[in-house]
Amino acid sequence: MTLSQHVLQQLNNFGPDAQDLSAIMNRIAFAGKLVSRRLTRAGLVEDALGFTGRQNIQGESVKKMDSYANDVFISVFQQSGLVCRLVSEEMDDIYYMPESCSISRYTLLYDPIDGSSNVDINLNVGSIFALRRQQGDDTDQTGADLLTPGHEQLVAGYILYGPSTVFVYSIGKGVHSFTLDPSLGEFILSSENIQIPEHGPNYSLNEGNMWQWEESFRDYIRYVHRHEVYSGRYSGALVGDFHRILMQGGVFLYPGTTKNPAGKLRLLYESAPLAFLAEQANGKATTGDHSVLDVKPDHIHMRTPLIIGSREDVALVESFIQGRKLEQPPAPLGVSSI
Ligand code: AHM
Ligand code: MG
Repeated sequence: MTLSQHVLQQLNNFGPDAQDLSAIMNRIAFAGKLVSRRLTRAGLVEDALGFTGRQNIQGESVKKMDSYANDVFISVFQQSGLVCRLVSEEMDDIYYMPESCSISRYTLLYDPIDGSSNVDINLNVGSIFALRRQQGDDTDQTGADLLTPGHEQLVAGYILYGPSTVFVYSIGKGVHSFTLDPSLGEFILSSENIQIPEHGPNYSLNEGNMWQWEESFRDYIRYVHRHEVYSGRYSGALVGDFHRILMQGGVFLYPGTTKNPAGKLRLLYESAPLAFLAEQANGKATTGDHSVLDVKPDHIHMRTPLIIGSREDVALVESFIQGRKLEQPPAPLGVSSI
C-alpha cells in the first residue's frame, strides 16, 4: 500500500479535506525523496557537503544540506495551494505563501535536516514535520495561533535517511511506517500500528554533558550504569535515536544543561511532533515537569528539555527528577543488577 492510499484509508473518506491531507503527505514524501537522492550522492555532488558560512537564528552554523533541504520543502509547496505557512528551524520567521493562503488553512512546521552534524560523515539524519490547521485569520502575520500546545497538531511524522529511507507518520490513528522502494520511487507500507514496548534496554543521551546536568540526571545515569541490562545508544541525530526507541523501547533524553537550561531541541518542529508519535504509539514524552504536548511555546523557536520513549523508562527518569523511588522500578529485562 502506498502512503497516499494509506492516508485516505485512515481518514475513511474521500472528501476535500481528506484529499488535501493526502496531497500534503504526498508532497512531504516527495521532499523526502529529493533529500534522500541528494544524500545518497552527497560525496559525488558539488556543494552538497560542508557549511554555508551562515548561522541560523539559534546561532548554529548552517550546513549546505540544511539549506538545500529547507529550500526543497519550500519548493514542493510553492504554487501547490495546499499550505499557507511554513515554520522551519532554518528560517528566522514564518514563511508565508500568499498564493495559497486564500484557499489553504494549513501550516507545515519542519526541521529539514535533523542531526546535520552527521551529514558530512555519511551517517543517518532525518527530517521532522508537523501539520497544524490555522486558527483565526492571521492578517497581521504574527502567527499567534501557532503558539499553542502540541495537541493542536493534526499530523506529525519524520523521514529517516538511513540504509533505507523510512517515512513514519500519525494522523492521530496510530503510527505507521513506510519504506522507500527506490525502484518504484514510492513509499510502501512496512509496519502498521507500531507500539513502543513498555520498557526497553536503550538509553540515549549525550553523556558528554553529564557535568552540566542537574544532579537528578546524574543519579539516573549512575543507576543505569549499575544495571547491566541497559545499552547506551546515541547517534547525534534525534530521528535515528527516536526510531530505535520506537521500534525496540527505551528512552531518549536531552535535558537542560548549564549552557542551555532548556536543552537543545526545539518544541514546535522537533519535540512536539515526536511526542505526538510517542503518545500515539503508547509511549510518553515529558520535559521533566510537563507533558511535552501540553507545553505552550512563547515563540516559534522555543526549546524544551525532552525525555521520550517507553512509558516505564520515562517514568523511571521522572522518579529521579522528582526525587522519589519508584515502588516498582521497571523489571530489569531478566538480568540482575551489578
Ligand atoms: P540539528 O537539528 O541542528 O541537527 O540539532 C538537533 C540534533 C538532534 O538530532 C540531536 O539529538 C542533537 O541535536 C544532538 O546534539 P548534541 O550534539 O548536543 O548531542
Ligand atoms: Mg533538529
